[in-house]
Amino acid sequence: MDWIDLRSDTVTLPTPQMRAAMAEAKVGDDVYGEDPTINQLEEMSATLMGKEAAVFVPSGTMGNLAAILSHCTRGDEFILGHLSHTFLFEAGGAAALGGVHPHTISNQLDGTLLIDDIEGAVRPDDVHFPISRLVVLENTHNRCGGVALTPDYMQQAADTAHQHDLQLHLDGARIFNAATALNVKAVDLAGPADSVTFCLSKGLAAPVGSVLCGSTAFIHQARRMRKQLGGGMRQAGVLAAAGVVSLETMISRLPEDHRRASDLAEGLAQVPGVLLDPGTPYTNMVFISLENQVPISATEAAARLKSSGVLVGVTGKRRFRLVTHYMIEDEDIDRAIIVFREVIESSMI
Ligand code: TLP
Repeated sequence: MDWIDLRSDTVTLPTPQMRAAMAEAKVGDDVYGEDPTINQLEEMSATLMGKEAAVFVPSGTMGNLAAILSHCTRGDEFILGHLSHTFLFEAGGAAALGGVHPHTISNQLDGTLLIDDIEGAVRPDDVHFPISRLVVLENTHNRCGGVALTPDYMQQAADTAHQHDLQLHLDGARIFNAATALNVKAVDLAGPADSVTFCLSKGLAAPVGSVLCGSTAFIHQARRMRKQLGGGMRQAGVLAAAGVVSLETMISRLPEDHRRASDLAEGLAQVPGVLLDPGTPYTNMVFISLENQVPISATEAAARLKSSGVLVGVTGKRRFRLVTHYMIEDEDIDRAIIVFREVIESSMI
C-alpha cells in the first residue's frame, strides 16, 4: 500500500540528493575530529545558530541529554515545562543517567513558561534544595501544537535565567519550522539561548542526526558527554553528508509543509464530529479531537484510517496529531480528508 504517513515528520526518507551525497562523502575518524564532512556540518550548524561551536549527535534525545549533563552535575536541577518533550518523551535520561533533577512548571497553551513561574522555580541557597542550574525551552513546542515561541520571548526567558545565574538550553528540534512560521532567522530564536539542539532527521528529512551548538568551552564538555553516552561515532560523515544537504535544500521548502497543514486543518474542520484544537496549525502539526457524538475512540479510528492507507498519531483517548512533511503532497491531503470523513461518518451509522 502507498501509505499517507502523517504520524510524524520523523518518517521522512532521505532524498535522492542525500543518498548521492552519502555515497560520495569524504570521511575520517570523528572521535579524532578527522571527519571532514562532520566538521563541515558542525561549522554550518554553529553559524546558523549564531554559536561558536557544534557537535553532531545521533538524535535529538542525545543532544538534549548531552546539553543537560554539560550544564548540570549530579544533584543539580533543571526547570522545564510539564509538556516538554524532554520531560515526557526522553525516557527520564537526565535523572536516570546524570542524577539531574527535573523541576517541571506549567507550560502555557502557547508553549511558553511564565517568566514569574521560572523565577518562582529558582531555588534559594539552602541545604534542603537541589541547585537550580538550567532552564530548558522547546521551539516549536510539540505537545502545545507545534507552536513557535517568539524571539522576544526567547530573550526574556534568557534574561531571566541569566539574572539568576542559570543557563538556558533550547530544544530546537524543529527550530527551522519556528523560524519559518515567524518569518525570522533561526539565529533570532537560538541567539538568546546558551545552547541549542536542532534535528536534521525530522522536517529536514535526513535519515539520522541532530546538532548541539554552544560556546567552544560548552561544546568541549558536550563532546565528553557524547562519548560517555556512547555517541562518539567514527566515519559518520556518511550521515553528516545527508545533514549538509538538509541544511542546503530542505529549510527553504518548509513553508510548503505549513501550507499543507493549513489545507489539512481546513478540510478536517468540515468533517462533522472532528474538532480542531484552537489555533491549529501553527506550523506543520495539526491537532484534532473527536467530538462526543463520535462513538469510537481515537485508537479505533486510527486503525480504521490505517486500513485505508492513512497513518495518524494518537495523542489521547480522542485526540490525534497529524504532521505534514516533504513526502506529503497536495493529493495526499485531499485523500486523507476524504478517508477521515468516511471513517467518522461510517462510525456514526
Ligand atoms: N519527537 C518525536 C517523538 O518522540 C514524539 C515526534 O514524532 O515528534 N525534541 C522534540 C521537540 C521532539 O519532537 C523530538 C522527537 C525530540 C526532541 C527527540 O528527537 P529524536 O527522536 O531524534 O531523539
